[in-house]
Amino acid sequence: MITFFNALHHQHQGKLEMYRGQLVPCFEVPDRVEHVLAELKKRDLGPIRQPESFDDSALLGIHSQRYLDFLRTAWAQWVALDPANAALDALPSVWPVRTLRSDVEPANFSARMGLYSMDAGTPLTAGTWAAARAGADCALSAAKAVAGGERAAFALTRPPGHHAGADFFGGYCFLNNAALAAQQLRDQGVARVAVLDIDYHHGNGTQACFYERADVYFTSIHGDPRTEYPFYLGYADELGAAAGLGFNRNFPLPRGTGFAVWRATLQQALQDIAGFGAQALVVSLGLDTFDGDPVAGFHLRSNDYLAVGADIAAAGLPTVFVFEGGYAVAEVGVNAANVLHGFAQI
Ligand code: SP5
Ligand code: ZN
Repeated sequence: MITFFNALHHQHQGKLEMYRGQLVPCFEVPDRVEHVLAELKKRDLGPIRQPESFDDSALLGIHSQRYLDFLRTAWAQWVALDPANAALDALPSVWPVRTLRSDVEPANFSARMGLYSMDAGTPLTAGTWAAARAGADCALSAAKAVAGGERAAFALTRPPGHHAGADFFGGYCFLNNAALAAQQLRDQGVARVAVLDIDYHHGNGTQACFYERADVYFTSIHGDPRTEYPFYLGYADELGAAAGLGFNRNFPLPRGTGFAVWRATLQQALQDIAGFGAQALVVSLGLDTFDGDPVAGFHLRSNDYLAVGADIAAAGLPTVFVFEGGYAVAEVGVNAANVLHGFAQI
């Protein structure tokens, strides 16, 4: 398996996120991918390559022009408000909820932060755009390699992507790497693509990107949004709409779920993907289903991830893995590598 990696991920280094009325240190830290990289090298799981540089047209299949323009220029605008802002991260604090307008783009920077975001847990930093852009190149390169005949590829990226929508960031995500990979597979001529999201949190951004499409099937196993982030999407009755009706399936599971139930659910999701007739698979690979994760609530153990990889491999599809969440930093390398290792052994 080829891994695509770019060290620019370090440029995104948030300081604080809002949690229960306080600013707390960010969970989504650069060390996460460094642990994965070290473990991949230790196990000799295949070559680690730099991504190809794609131009912005590859992003426009998923994201809106005005959102990309905002992200690219946001840091400069933040610092232009006050040079002292250079020492701080930017966080949104006001949002256009129901009855307020989101068609107008305000001139005020704080108003635009809210227009283009879904939470105050996702700081925008000096290097956010550089890091997210390099991560998107990794996901696009992995998809292109798989479309070109590779059995599998891994996009080892951060910030993660699956909460980001066509025109908003949130949940530590800015560019939706998994959605970009799925769209790239389509653009390279793969007719039917499935996205399997196994991060602890529902992939609301990815679901929304493909909700009305029949060419990309989206399915997700995650903590029940009644109690778990992102709360406002990820319910079992979300089946797709218009041409996409029947091409979306969610498996919300209660906080506290262990591997036996989780794995049976994975088998169901993989069966659905086979029923759809997928020709390629994108896996949103979150490792925050781990027992020791500080922001999540399932109880998978490190060895379980070998079986997860083997089960996914048994689907027999060309597969793009895209790194998402996983905040037990010391264990995330072993857990991610176990999935890829379990996959490679089938
Ligand atoms: C990609 C991804 O996994 N995003 C997850 C975003 C979750 N954001 C909310 C996290 C809430 C933090 N909870 C702190 C618990 C302290 N014990
Ligand atoms: Zn997550």
